[in-house]
Amino acid sequence: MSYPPSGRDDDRSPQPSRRRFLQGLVAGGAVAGLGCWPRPGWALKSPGMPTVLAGTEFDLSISETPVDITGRVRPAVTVNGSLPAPLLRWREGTTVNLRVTNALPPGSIHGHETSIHWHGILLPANMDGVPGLSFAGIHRGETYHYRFTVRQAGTYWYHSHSAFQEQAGLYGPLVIDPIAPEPFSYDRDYVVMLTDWTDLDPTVLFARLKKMSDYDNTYKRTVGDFVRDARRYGLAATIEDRKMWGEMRMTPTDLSDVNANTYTYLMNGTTALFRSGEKVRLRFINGSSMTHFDVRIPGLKMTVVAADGQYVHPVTIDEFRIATAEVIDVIVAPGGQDAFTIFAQDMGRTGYVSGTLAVREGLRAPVPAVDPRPILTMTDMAMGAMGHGAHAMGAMSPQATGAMAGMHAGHDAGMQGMQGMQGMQGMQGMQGMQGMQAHPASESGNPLVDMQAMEPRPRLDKPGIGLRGNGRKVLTYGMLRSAFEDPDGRDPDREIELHLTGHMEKFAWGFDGRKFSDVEPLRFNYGERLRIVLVNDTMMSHPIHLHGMWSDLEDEQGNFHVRKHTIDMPPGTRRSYRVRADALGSWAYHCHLLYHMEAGMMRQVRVEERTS
Ligand SMILES: [Cu+2]
Repeated sequence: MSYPPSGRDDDRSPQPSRRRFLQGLVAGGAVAGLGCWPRPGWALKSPGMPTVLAGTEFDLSISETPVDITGRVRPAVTVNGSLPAPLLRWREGTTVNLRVTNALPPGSIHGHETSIHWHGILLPANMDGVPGLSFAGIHRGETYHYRFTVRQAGTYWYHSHSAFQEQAGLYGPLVIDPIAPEPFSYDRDYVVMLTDWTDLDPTVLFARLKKMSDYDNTYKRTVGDFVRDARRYGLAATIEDRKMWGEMRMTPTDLSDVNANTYTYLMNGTTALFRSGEKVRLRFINGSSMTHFDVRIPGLKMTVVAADGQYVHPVTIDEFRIATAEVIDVIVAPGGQDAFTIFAQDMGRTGYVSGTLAVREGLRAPVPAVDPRPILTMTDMAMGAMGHGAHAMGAMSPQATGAMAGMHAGHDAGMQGMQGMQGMQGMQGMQGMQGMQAHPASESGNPLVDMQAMEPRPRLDKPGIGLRGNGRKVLTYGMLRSAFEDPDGRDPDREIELHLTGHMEKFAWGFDGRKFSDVEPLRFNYGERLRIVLVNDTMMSHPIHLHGMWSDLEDEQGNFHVRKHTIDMPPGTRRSYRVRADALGSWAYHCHLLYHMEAGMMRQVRVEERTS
């Protein structure tokens, strides 16, 4: 079985030659059977099992390996020659030693320095693997010895934190076996890692985003759409709607910066096997650089049992959205048919990748069509209370184009409640207005901020854009409940509010309108419990990841919901979570969309002993 390319219509069947090549290279790219661990029911070895390294001693060599994913040979960044990197299997309570050697060739387009970050793992700061923050990076020819005690269990992953190496293949699954028995049972265990591949040199892709941020957004709305909308909503409203989108320089279907026009989506395999009557655990990891995936297995219910490695109260669903860097463990009980399709389409509906769950190799189930393209409405971006379509135009304040143009348009279109806004100097001083979001002064008149959310909500119970009303039960954050009480229990001592900001056209991203390079670290006091409030002032979803500490997501009333390492922030949301600052040192805090991080949506968090 091959490493399947994504389902653009034109490349549904991989060429045999490519297949063979990848098979040899990837040591089998199939859905990763965790077969080397002794478990009953694993007598059937999954075809194309990837490299599995288990134990406490690991030698990992990072180098460049030519791969052929699309028909062209490109240099990938690999670990021990493997793409994805080998599955590492640890055991909770053991001390692991990982000797990571930089064997990148001189002149590599992927740089001369490397690193591995263990995503979601609690460890000392100098083991976290972020060059410039927690250590100096691993230079060519050097070996860095990571050594730490494993204090948790579950499904995680690891990836490079240097340059764009993560985009070029340096990512791998991490499975940690628990000391205590798990609260659920299963007969088989597979890792399903979803990633996005491009033949482009990632630095070239980044430069292209800087120059033409909408390069991949080919689905501009058509004249036909306009006529249809005018018939449906009236001409005036439709013109207003288009005018507004024009002012915001973005088309309504623009959900992600990079999509299947550039990417080939990969699933680390094609076939996971089962016997009728068995329960199968699937550990989904989104190891992509820029892609939110919507995952389902037509004909099968999935029971979610863990999120970001941590147990949750089981919840049975038909479909889930998984943001970049997130992890979702599900258990399925396939039966009634011999084959099922594991289907993962991108959020913008530009492509998909699929695999098969079957009783024997070679079987296939039908692959569904990609869902219709969702249209992003203004409501999706900010104001639940303001209705939809043209009515919600005031939802975002078009900062950069000056003052309140959007407000006026919205007012003219019949936005009650916005009247008091006219003539105001900006968004500051809004705190008194009910439900209105205040914004940091640093956003005001900032050329790197092109809009602001006016009435963002947590939206924990809302399926994401493109998943509403599709007839399937879709997982939401609101359904995720940790299987344990708030592990800290204290009320937060203080609150830090941060706004996710950007300028689409400039492809500038940051917190509070500031880039990583321009700001001081965020300071946490060692031992404190604090609340982080995030407000998304952009039209993109940003999966925000704090290194070294958990992010305990809460609801609007401050009730603990679910412990995560990555919190996705769709447009128009305001979400809060608690952090226990129990890890001294410097930590990265960033959007996990690789090019957003590189463009500045990153902060350093410094946890320090209080000096006074
Ligand atoms: Cu982002």
